[in-house]
Formats: sequence, structure tokens, C-alpha cells
Amino acid sequence: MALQIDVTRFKNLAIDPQDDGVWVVTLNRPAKRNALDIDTIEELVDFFSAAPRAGVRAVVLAGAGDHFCAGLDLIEHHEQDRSPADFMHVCLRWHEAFNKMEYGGVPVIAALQGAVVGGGLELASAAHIRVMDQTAYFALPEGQRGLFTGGGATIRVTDLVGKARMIDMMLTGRVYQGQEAVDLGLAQYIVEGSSFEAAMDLARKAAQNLPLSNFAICSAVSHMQNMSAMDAAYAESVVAGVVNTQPDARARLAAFADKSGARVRPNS
Ligand code: 1HE
Repeated sequence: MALQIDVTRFKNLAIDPQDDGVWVVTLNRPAKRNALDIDTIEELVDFFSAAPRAGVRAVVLAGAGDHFCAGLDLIEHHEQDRSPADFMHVCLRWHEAFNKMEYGGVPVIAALQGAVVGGGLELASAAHIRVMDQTAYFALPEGQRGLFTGGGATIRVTDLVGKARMIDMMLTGRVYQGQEAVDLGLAQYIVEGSSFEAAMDLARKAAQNLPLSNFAICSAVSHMQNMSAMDAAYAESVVAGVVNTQPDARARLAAFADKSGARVRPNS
């Protein structure tokens, strides 16, 4: 039986399950520009730990207000005057949350607007697809604040933009926006209107895939990046063995064979 997610237990996230299996998860502290305090991180761990076993077919991750996320809650960090060990444990909780997102097997589509900065960019980069609107901008201001990234940017943002750009962003606080951000790989889509509506369209499309296919796409690809090419090829064959023989795929294959299944065509 599927796990139940009690949406009323979330305070900093607004969680809205929709009929088609797409769940909208909204960072909901717009007055604080959705800065990530420790309670928000725990709620992300909670939701993304449960989602793969709760029948969630896809997630749209959004931020309330004009900004997606301002990163680490600098006020909380300042007030708590943490020890090195304390902050290491904070970072480990961030990694727990973001790894659950990236490796959980449920497609996560981030809808971006305004600031996607510091830990906000670390959060966005753990999503599988990023959609930005015309207001969205990306930066890593940690260097200017006397800080360093602790939520996985050294891995995920470097994967997206490459080592030289990553170091430049950190050293100089360089801001990327608009089409240039897409060209660099910080987002896959830029839209004229609402990034939320565009992310919903993509999520509904992904949710029509069989869950086991999506599980493989949204966990195996990331795991395989961590393996040697030899091991990744072996793991790929094992995953394909399971996914490509799933009984639920037979109807889709039959539709292709009897020519009722959709063909792949270029965009008109
Ligand atoms: C915050 C935060 C925050 C806003 N922590 N409270 N991140 C940063 O360095 C980004 C810091 N934030 C900003 O540069 C700006 O706030 C924004 C560009 C995001 C938005 O600007 P604006 O003019 O709309 O808002 P504001 O007036 O600066 O802030 C509004 C409120 O949000 C204000 O609180 P108020 O109670 O005085 O009204 C701000 O204090 C609050 N706020 N951002 C806490 N980040 C695991 S390591 C990760 C390392 C990092 O992420 S470093 C953080 C990088």
C-alpha cells in the first residue's frame, strides 16, 4: 500500500497534490525570499523521502513570491553562531534533502523566477529540469558573504556550467540570466510567461510515463555518473533488464506494433 503524505504537517512548504499525480511543492516563506532555514530543509527531507513510495508521479518545485530562493537563511546562521561541527551537520541535512530529490526516482521540475542564488541554486540544481522566466537570475554570492557553498554546488553546479565558470561565479559573484543562462545549462527552458505553468506542462507530460521508467531516468542516470564507465554500462544493462520487460510496457509496445502508437516527428 502506498505511503500517505499528510500535507498538514508541513509549515514552510505548501504541498498541493493534483489529480494527475503531479504534486506542487512551494517554498512558502516569501517574506524571507524563501531562504532555507533548517526547518525548511527538514521538510524537504520529509517530503522527498516519502514521495517515491506515495504515488507521486512528478513534482513541480516552486517558490512563493517574486524570488525562487535566496539560499541559506543568513539570519538564522548569524544568530545561531554555529560551530564547525554544527554547520557540517546542517550541510549533511541539505545533502540528505537534495540527494532524495535527485536520486529518489520521481521527476522534479523547478519553476524559477527572480533570485536563484546561493543555496537556492544548489536546490534548483538538484531538480531534473529547470524552467526559468524572464526575471530569473543565478549567482553564487557565498564568496562575498565570507562563506562557501555547502549544499552540493561544488558537484551539481559544476556539472552544469563546468569548473572554470563555477570558480568565476564564486570568486566574482557573477550573475547569469536570460538566454545565456540556458546556453550555459543553468536552466533547460526559458519562457516568456509563467515558469510555473510551463513547469506544470512538463510535469504532466513526464507523469504520463510509466513510474518505473521515470524511476530509472531520475535515479539511474545520476548514479551512473558516479561510476566508472564499465560499471555504469553494467548497471545500465541491469536497470534496462528490469524496466524494459515491465508488464505495463506491453500495451505501449503493442500500440507501436499495430501502428496506433504515436510516432516521433520533428517539431513543426
Ligand atoms: C533573507 C535572505 C537570506 C532575504 N537569509 N533572510 N544568498 C544570498 O546572499 C542572498 C541574500 N538575499 C538577497 O540578496 C536579497 O534578499 C534578494 C536578492 C534575494 C531579494 O532582494 P529584496 O530586495 O527583494 O529583499 P530584501 O529586502 O533583501 O529581503 C527581504 C527580507 O528577506 C528581509 O527580511 P526582513 O525581516 O528584514 O524583511 C531579508 O533579511 C530576508 N532575506 N534573503 C535570511 N538569504 C549550505 S551553504 C549555502 C550558502 C548560501 O546559500 S549563502 C546565501 C546566499
